[in-house]
Amino acid sequence: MSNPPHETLTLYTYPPSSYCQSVRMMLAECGLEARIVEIDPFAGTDATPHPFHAVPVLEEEGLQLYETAAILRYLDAAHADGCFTPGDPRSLARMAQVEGIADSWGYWPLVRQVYGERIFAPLDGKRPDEAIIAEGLERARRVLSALDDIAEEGLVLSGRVLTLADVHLAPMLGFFAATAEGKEMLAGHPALQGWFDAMARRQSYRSTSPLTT
Ligand SMILES: N[C@@H](CCC(=O)N[C@@H](CS)C(=O)NCC(=O)O)C(=O)O
Repeated sequence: MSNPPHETLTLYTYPPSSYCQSVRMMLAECGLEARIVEIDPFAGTDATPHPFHAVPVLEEEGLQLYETAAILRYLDAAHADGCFTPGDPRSLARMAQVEGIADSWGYWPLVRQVYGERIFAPLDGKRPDEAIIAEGLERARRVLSALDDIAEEGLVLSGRVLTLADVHLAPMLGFFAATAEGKEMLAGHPALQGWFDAMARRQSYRSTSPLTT
């Protein structure tokens, strides 16, 4: 896309955050740049304007937005002519469904339980809690199975036509697949694996991923 850089955008972000990667990936897909304000939402300060002390938060000309799904919709509608939102009702509903699955069922086990304990905790000088990882993997299995069915159907998560569902979900799956257990579980879901491989090849994903593996 050929939009000029938008210096009107400000993004409050925490680099090791899958949700923040989703927004940064969307900015990259739209060819947009934002002023970046890095904050640690776990530091216990009030540095973020988010009422629940989280990130991401996007600001543009008096508009302040939080909730990743809302931010992605805004960027798409305001800066990309809605080209990441499918026109047909079935694909549109599937897109919303994937975003709901990611938020309600995916983020906690994939990112906070499995990635958080297996990779983030040791980086923070802590021992991984194997019970939390086991519980996360158990819950993740259902999530991956549901998403694999959706990828196989192909209305969204096709790996060909990018929608907001792809941008919302890809970073979460990337964090999960950065663990050995997550990588193995993803490999057992061929349609989802194929979709994720296509996402991981995109410049917008690679240039925004905080993962070193
Ligand atoms: N529902 C929010 C979730 C955002 C979220 O969980 N952000 C994490 C970082 S990935 C956070 O800031 N957590 C702070 C906390 O849990 O205290 C969204 O869609 O943006």
